[in-house]
Amino acid sequence: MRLGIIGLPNSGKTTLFNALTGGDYETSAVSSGQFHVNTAVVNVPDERLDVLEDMYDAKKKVYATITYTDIGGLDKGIGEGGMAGPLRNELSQVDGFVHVIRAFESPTVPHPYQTVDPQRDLETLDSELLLLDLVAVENRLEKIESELKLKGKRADQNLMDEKPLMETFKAHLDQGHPLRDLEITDKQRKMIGGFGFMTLKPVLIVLNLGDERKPGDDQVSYDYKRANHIALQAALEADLAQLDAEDAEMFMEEYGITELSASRVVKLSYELVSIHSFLTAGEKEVRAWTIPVGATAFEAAGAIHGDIQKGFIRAEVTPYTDLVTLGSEAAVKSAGKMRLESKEYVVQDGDVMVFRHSG
Ligand SMILES: Nc1nc2c(ncn2[C@@H]2O[C@H](COP(=O)(O)OP(=O)(O)OP(=O)(O)O)[C@@H](O)[C@H]2O)c(=O)[nH]1
Ligand SMILES: [Mg+2]
Repeated sequence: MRLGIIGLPNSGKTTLFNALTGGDYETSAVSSGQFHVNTAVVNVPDERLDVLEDMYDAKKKVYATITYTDIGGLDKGIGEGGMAGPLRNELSQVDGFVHVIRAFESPTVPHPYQTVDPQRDLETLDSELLLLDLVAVENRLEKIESELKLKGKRADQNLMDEKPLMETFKAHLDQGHPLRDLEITDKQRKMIGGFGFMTLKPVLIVLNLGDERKPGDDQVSYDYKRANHIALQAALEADLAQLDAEDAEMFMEEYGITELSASRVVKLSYELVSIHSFLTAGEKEVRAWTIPVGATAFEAAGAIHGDIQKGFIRAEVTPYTDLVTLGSEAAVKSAGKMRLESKEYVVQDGDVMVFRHSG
């Protein structure tokens, strides 16, 4: 899964990217406004793996990962003026957005619209994305109409099936609502899979607060489905990401911070795109594996290896909490808490799994 970090110029996208990835990419007070991307893979923090590592005395610990791409170059007017191909490509290919909104004041960092106004900025970029979708939908409808005119009853059935959906989309966008707010069936989702509609993607809004947090400055209203928000200090988080683990721990202790906001963002990103983890544990390694929410044991087996899936017999399943409460696999077995599940079992977050398979 890959999330695109977007936002107006100088909102702190690259700063947040550094905070999330521990990277050291250059940030600057003068935005180039140019299209550019930075990409990095990030471990999804998972305290459960640390516990399992100790329990199994494991040699290796493998986290689930998520990829972030810092996408520079968005600004007011892109929806109307069209957008360069590479930027559009990048935006349409990500699975979701992290939308950075500037809430920090700084005399040295010019704001593209002079004043700091998070709600305005959120709506500004959001309406640009909406406009892009509207143009795409209108173009599609035009194509459908002309096909219908040209071929009448012999028109391509798939295209005809798409028509009512595109009309619904258009009406919805015309009212200023993002597409993610609509209920869309799996079949419809497949139909429009190739379009990469911007407002269909889930979004995590990150308010980039200044050094001094004032009550209320972490508020924006954005009442749509598949959207979430968090407020943090990107510059501070980026500095902390540069410290080694020990120094970071000391700092957090001193200031009474239990969890870095950057690590919250990674966890929220994971939830945002509807994925979760099952775990495997042994002496060789403890590991978190990513699967879509709702995936079955059979699909989970496939996430590990095609052969395990092909030879699937049963899955041994122990919820992580049972394993930790009882203290060992043996204790779980004798307490009768280990379940044997078939292919159709819907895997839950934190299931510790062993796959019995042939071959
Ligand atoms: N005071 C303060 N400055 C910040 C904060 N976050 C970012 N900055 C500064 O704001 C400037 C822009 O930050 P970037 O991370 O480069 O912003 P960006 O969104 O990537 O900008 P472009 O890629 O040019 O669109 C830099 O000088 C940062 O150091 C913050 O929380 N507080
Ligand atoms: Mg940048």
